[in-house]
This record gives sequence, C-alpha cells and structure tokens, in this order.
Amino acid sequence: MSSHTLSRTLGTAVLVLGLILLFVPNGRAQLELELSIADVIGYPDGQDIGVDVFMSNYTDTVAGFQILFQVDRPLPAHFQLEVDTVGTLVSGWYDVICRYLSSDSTNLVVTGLAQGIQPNEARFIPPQADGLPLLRLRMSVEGNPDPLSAPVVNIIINSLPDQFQFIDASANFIACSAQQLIDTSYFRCLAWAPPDEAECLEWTRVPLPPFDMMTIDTTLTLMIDHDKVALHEGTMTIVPGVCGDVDGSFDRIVDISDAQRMIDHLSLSLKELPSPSMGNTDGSTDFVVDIEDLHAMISHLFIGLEGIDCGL
Ligand SMILES: [Ca+2]
Ligand SMILES: [Ca+2]
Repeated sequence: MSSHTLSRTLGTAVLVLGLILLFVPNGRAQLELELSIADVIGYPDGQDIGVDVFMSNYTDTVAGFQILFQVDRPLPAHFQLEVDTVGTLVSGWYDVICRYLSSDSTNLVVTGLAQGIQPNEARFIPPQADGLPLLRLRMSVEGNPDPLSAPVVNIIINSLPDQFQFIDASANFIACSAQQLIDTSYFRCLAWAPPDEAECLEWTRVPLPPFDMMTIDTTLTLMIDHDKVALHEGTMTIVPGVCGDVDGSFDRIVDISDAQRMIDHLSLSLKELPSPSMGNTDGSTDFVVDIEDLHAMISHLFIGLEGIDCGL
C-alpha cells in the first residue's frame, strides 16, 4: 500500500469515526429528568431525619410535580407527613402538600405547584443539573430496631404514570406523553317499546356484535417515557442503639456527655432525649426515663461501673 493510499484510508477512517461519535446518542443527553434520593443514617427513635431528594431537569422548566415516595419495608423507617423546603429548589412555593396513601406511613405523595402567595411570585425551576435539593423528606425510626434485622431500608420513587408527574410552565407534562385510548362498547336491546319498536326499554351490554347500538369513548392516558426519566433510589442504614447513648452523637459510647444530656433532660432544659428508649438505663419495665435512670448511668460511669441494660 502506498503512503498516499494509507493516508487516504486513515483519513476516511477518522471521518467515519467522527460521524459515528456525532450520531451515537449520548445516554445522559437524552434524559429530560433525573431524580436521586440521598443515603442517610437512621438511629433509634430518630425523628426529623432529613433525606435530600435531588432533581436535574435538563431541558424543561419545572412548574409543578407529584411524586410518590415509598420504603420497601413497613418497619422501622417511616415518612413524616411533611417535607422541608428551606434551602431547596421549592423554597417559597406556596403549595407543597403531603399525604399518605395508607395508614402505615410507608408511602408519601408530595405535590408541589410553583405558586407564591401572590400570582406574580411563582418560582419556576429553570433547567439545571446541580445544586440545591428539590426538597427534603423528613423520616423517623420507630423504637430501637432489632440488631439482627436487615439494617438497610430502601427509599424509592414510584414510577407509575398516575403517581409520577412533572409539568412545565405551560402545564405540559415533562418526559410523558398522553396516549389516546379508544374504548368501543356494544349494546343489545332486550325489550322494544310497542307498537312500532322505535324505542328500547331495556339495554344490555354485550362483548361483541351483533348489537343494536354502539358507543365509542376516547380516554387520555398518561405514559412515562422511561428513556427520558432516570430515578435513583436512596437508602436509610439504621444503626442499632447502645443503652445510655443519649447525647445525640450516636457514637455508640456512653460517657460524661451522655450523663450531662440526661441531667439536662431531667432537670434543666427538659428537652426530649434524641433516643428515649436508650435512656431507660435502669431497665424499668415501664420504660419511663426518670431520676433512677440517671442514678444507674452515674453508677455505671463513676461508681460501681456496673453494666446498664435498657430492658429492650
Ligand atoms: Ca454518646
Ligand atoms: Ca427507667
């Protein structure tokens, strides 16, 4: 092969490669919407555990949404019936509403509309890929989880069309399309009105012809375009509690700061302990945290160094 032919062949190869790179679709570029839930640590009796939900809307402005969040186990993590919007993309939105779909608090529907208190205060979310979370879920942990149970709870987003909806500033659905479904129904007449049988007195629906009357209904059904939406679940890893570890650090160590927190709870600020079940250090069966528990903790730390057991 001459050097001239070789260079022409190489040039053609480079051109073909360039065209391939130009036209091969970039997976991320196709996406219109991407949601990710953060991974967090849960702790015994935990309340108000913030779980950030991030959104990237690559192409469209977001003016409203509905999202159904779910946990994959009924215990021990729950959604609280609220979200935190401070420092999020929906900060200042007037309508951010939460509701449960069932009584066990394992699912939460969050609906948001970019309306301010005044009509001109609507804060649409322009296309963006990084930055503030869309919103912050608040979750809680019930009691002290069984240390032998699986410590990870998955937090997922339900992608069923009637539960997952995003609209832009023109109220068009993002990454969804409405599909028209035609529903044809057939009816037979069971009793015609005498004498000329011009009117039917009783209709019955039949699955197939023959028929005396036919109706055609069209319904619009929303379909998610899964090529344009990416949903990433999050996790809550639940750390079992250590009896006496009540200072809120969840360092699994019982020391002077835990005793100070107990004194503060019982006689100073009276502020609730972050893990009340870990404060029942005298193991009383009523699980009440009182002066006896403080005595048990002080004895454990400074006097007899006895072990403590919260009686769980
Ligand atoms: Ca501690
Ligand atoms: Ca007690």
